[in-house]
Amino acid sequence: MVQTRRFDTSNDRTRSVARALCCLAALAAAQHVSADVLDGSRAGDPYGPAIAVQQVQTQFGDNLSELNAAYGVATEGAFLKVVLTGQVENNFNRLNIFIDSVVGGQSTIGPDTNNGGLNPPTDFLAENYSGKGASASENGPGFTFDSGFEADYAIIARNGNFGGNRFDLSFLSIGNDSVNETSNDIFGGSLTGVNASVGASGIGVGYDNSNVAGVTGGTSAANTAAALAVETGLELWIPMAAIGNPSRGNTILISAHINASNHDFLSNQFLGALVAPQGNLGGDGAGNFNNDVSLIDLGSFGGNQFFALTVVPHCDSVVVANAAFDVNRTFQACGDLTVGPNVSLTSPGVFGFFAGQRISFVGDFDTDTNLSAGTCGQDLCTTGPALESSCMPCVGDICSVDPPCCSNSWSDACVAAVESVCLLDCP
Ligand SMILES: [Ca+2]
Ligand SMILES: [Ca+2]
Ligand SMILES: [Ca+2]
Ligand SMILES: [Ca+2]
Repeated sequence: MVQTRRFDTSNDRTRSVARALCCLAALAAAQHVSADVLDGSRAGDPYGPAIAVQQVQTQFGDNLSELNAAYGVATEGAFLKVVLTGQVENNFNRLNIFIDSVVGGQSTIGPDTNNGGLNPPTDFLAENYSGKGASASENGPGFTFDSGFEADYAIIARNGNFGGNRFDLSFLSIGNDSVNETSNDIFGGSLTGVNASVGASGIGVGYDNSNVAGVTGGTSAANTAAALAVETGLELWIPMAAIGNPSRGNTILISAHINASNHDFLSNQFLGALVAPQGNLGGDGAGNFNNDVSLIDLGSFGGNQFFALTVVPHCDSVVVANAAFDVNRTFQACGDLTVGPNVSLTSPGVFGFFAGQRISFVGDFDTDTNLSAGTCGQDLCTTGPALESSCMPCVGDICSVDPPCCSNSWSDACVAAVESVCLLDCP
């Protein structure tokens, strides 16, 4: 039986580890720095390693329509940020990105509300994926994802010249018709650019089509090293509120591919990738035009044509509450860490509570384990004076690779390292 020791921190107040008081002046002068930039590139962003990489050369045009690799981070209460490196040809080919972020949805795309189904009629996607409707031919049961993927949302990106250069973006729900957004010419007369808030959902979009390397043309195995070297493409910052607000620890699945301009002829560019050798799927899986893609079942193609991200907590304000822990855990917040209410920590374990600014205990918590705690005197996501390497494990990790962060100043580079070294997400 586990013996627990009760720490009564009283319910009507919070206790702070108040070392932050020493540095209020520095805090007031601190400047907020955001380490990643919405620009259609992963260069300089703390996305970390690729989550998916292309395995097949493109049969939709080298440096015209190709998907080289996927990068991303999903932060609770903030954004799902994704970069798909490569490009989509400026002939209004469709880059379709399906998102499985909440329970439910559709594993087989059904018809739209004009054709007896549940999906919005956005961009005729549901007609061509389900096979039901005036633009389709009822070839099959509906486009079907790999087992385990049930789409809840989709983004359609395309660009071309139609009375002037333009980039259009649609965002729709799958399995219900709650979301039906189409925003035309989001970069103001340009094929490329940045728009920080597109449509009612406020999706950030950056597109850079300058890639001239990556995978080459064909149907054989791709050069994955070349694919991984590409930095530019489509960057999306999708508010988590727009995709059902999945919380920390949840998994978001994404399935992306390039389709023709009428959603009726699939390329061989998928992420997660198809297995080489593989030509265009077309409308029937064998590269033939079929007027819709309702016969395609990704389960019949090797590998998973989706990739996964785990939702991570925002590091600026971390709350640990209503949970029992029975293995070693270290909780780190860049700003404030709140512990409780209803937290229990039991053997065998050593638990750590660390925060840039402040640790607060709310209510009671039970523990029979060793605790360690520390604060650093300032939010790790802001610039300021040098920090002590021992104040928090993340700071120790950063200063071991960038010693001036603990001897000179907590610079922009140190703030960026919070994300790249500690894998904590700054605002
Ligand atoms: Ca970027
Ligand atoms: Ca290429
Ligand atoms: Ca789902
Ligand atoms: Ca598959």
